Amino acid sequence: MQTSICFVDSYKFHPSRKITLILAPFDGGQPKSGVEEGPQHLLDAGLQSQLEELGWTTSIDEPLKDLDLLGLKKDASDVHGIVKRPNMVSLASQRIHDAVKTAALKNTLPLTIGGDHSIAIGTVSGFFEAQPDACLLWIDAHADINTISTTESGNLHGCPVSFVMGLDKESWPPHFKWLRPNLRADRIAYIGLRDVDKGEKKILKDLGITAFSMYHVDKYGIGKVVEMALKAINPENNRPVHVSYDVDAIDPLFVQATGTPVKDGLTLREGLFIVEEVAATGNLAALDVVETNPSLALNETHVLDTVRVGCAIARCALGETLL
Ligand SMILES: [Mn+2]
Repeated sequence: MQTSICFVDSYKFHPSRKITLILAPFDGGQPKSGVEEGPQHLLDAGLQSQLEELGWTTSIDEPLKDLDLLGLKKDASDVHGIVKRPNMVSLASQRIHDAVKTAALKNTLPLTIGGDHSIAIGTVSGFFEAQPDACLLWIDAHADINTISTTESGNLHGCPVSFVMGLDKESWPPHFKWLRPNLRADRIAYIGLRDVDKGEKKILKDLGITAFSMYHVDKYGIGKVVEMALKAINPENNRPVHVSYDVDAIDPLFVQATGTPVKDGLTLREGLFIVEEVAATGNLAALDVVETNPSLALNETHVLDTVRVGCAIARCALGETLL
């Protein structure tokens, strides 16, 4: 046997195997501090060298470096109706948008490490500007598709999908004028859902969005679910795939240190299988790993477990295989 079968050796859109690691230490899309420490914890756990061992060249971009995030967070006037911190989220996601777009245009694979999921306003819009033909796999316990009119919490990490799709645009806070929605309903599929708000259920139904909840994982098994999800958004198997991976998709048994854990989730193997399978298609072209919050762990073991899962998602997406 050849050693080359130990990892996926074909990335159609990235034959030269270059990654731009985009650090997004951002917590403005939700109320719990600590999620901004996620990127540093994944780096400390050796993420960069793990990716290089898989044959990738990596460079780091820190698009939020020049933003005064602490200052922005303290600004009590940063509200728009019920929506919390629209200015802070807009400023950060615009910078992340630019970083992801730039990375993709220079033929490197943008791997964005969050941070809360509001940063996907930037990652998805930026990637789809560079690759208008792309499709999106959203791995999450939540649909994150609340609009300004349907959100009950006003936390923007529950809304990124509605922004990149341009839903309810007339109600948007004015800060988001820079954002040009570019995600179509037939280019997104969900896996892992189990905590979907009433308004979100209606949106998913009305727009005919492909969504696999834990019910479907139980019914069909994860293999069939991934197959059906990819078939729906990438029927010819020729589109670049962006995976936006919220670690809360995986059961809190394995991922304790995250902001909005929901029980009865994916097993760790199911969670890793999803990205192994996308990697096997050769179409992976962008990845987000978000919502690791080391501060929410009850003990150091929980921190290590969650950070390890974050690194494992990235490795499995980027070519690590069991054999
Ligand atoms: Mn999410």
